[in-house]
Amino acid sequence: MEKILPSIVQRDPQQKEFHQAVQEVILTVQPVLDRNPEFRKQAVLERMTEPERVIMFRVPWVDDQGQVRVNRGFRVEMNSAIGPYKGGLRFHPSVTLSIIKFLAFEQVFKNSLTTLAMGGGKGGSDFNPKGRSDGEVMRFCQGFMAELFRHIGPNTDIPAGDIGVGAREIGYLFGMYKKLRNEFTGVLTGKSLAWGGSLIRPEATGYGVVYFAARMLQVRGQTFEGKTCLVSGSGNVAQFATEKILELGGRVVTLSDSSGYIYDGEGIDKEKLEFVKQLKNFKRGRINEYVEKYHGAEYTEVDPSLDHNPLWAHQADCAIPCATENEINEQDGINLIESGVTLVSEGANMPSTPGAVKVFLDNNIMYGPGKAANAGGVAVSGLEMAQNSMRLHWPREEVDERLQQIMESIHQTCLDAAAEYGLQENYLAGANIAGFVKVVNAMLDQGLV
Ligand code: NDP
Ligand code: 2IT
Repeated sequence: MEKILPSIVQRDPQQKEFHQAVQEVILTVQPVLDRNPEFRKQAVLERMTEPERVIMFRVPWVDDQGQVRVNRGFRVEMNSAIGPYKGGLRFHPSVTLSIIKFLAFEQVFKNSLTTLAMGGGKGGSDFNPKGRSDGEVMRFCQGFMAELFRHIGPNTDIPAGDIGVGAREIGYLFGMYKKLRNEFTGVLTGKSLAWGGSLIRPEATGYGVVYFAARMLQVRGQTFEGKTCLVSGSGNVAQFATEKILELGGRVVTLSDSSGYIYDGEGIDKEKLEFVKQLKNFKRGRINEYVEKYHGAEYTEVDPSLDHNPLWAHQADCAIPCATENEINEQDGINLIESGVTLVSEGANMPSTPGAVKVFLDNNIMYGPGKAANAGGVAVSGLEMAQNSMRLHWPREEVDERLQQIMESIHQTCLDAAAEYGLQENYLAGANIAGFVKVVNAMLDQGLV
């Protein structure tokens, strides 16, 4: 192990999620460093683990009662070796600098894999949109953009959505940017269709994670037809992953939110999924309301003091985590294997702990790490940027076709990079190695900047 991790830990001892993301990469790129002594001499790991820029700021806003509130805003501009900083914004009370740094770090590798020219960044706030009125969300977004606008731009840094940031928030953020700059430009992605958005962007992460999984299945001569899937989350990524699984003939039996999960043994069909979309996207309700409508399903509240999440203990063939980081721990990993799961494709960022990942690799299951499997979202963000630059719109079929090609290419790139180092079908090693090599070469070309 390089000496670099202890020094990162010593510098920022409280940034546990960031350490976790870095450690995984350091471990998997050792053979690349051994083969390329220049990389160590040029201290590429030391440079890649230090953000190019960190912006932290105060966001004051006024709630509906007239009370002044203060939140903290972040934008971590991690690496711009292969393109402008690109990555989402997360609004969630759990957001810290560590969370944003881990997400920005992962984004660098993910964006590198997409085949498009995008560097990596991530931002957000500890603002909690849950239970807030549209007016409160608007005022918060305006306050957030009142500082962020001076750091971003269509050729500098292009934010998008993530947890807690969807079409509504992107609209308010864009409106404020436009007002402050007096400029109508593609500075954000995930915009609404009528003002610069791309078809398929809302679907892209969820569809992409299933396209990636379908490729992994294909390598082993299988398809989604008749497969039972455990999906977690019930937001953007979970909804469209479910939609695509159904289209490909699979069955989805679970969905969740941060309070608990539903199990529907009859399967969540198209009509039930439509109910979930309405519930989550417009009524902003909770997933337990599903069982009030569909009596065949059961709701289980998740007890955070338990050593496992019972969602991952149901009999199934595939698991598609689409909620948040570290939602599958080692015990959950063991439970998944014992329940018959042979494929894990990560819609969320870093949803599996290192212990869980070890279980997957030791059991030789098909394991698609988030930075490869969920890259479809940012890939279509890249396509949105391309359409904005050309001032035209591609039809749905064209964007979907390009998304499928990109996911296929990422899948193949991971396989090839892993095979080059004798690690057949290890998508984790493949993703880290391929993402790393491209960025490092660009950094070396550009000198010490
Ligand atoms: P949404 O806000 O649309 O949905 C998030 C879902 O995850 C909700 O069901 C939410 O439940 C649940 N969730 C959030 N935090 C927690 C938590 N701490 N514990 C348990 N459940 C939680 O976000 P997205 O669907 O966009 O994002 C989901 C994951 O996918 C994240 O890891 C994100 O980083 C990743 N991702 C998103 C992309 C995108 O394009 N949107 C692209 C690539 C990755 P609740 O309603 O209770 O909060
Ligand atoms: O984690 C991610 O890749 C995202 N939240 C999407 C980023 C983007 O710029 O579309």
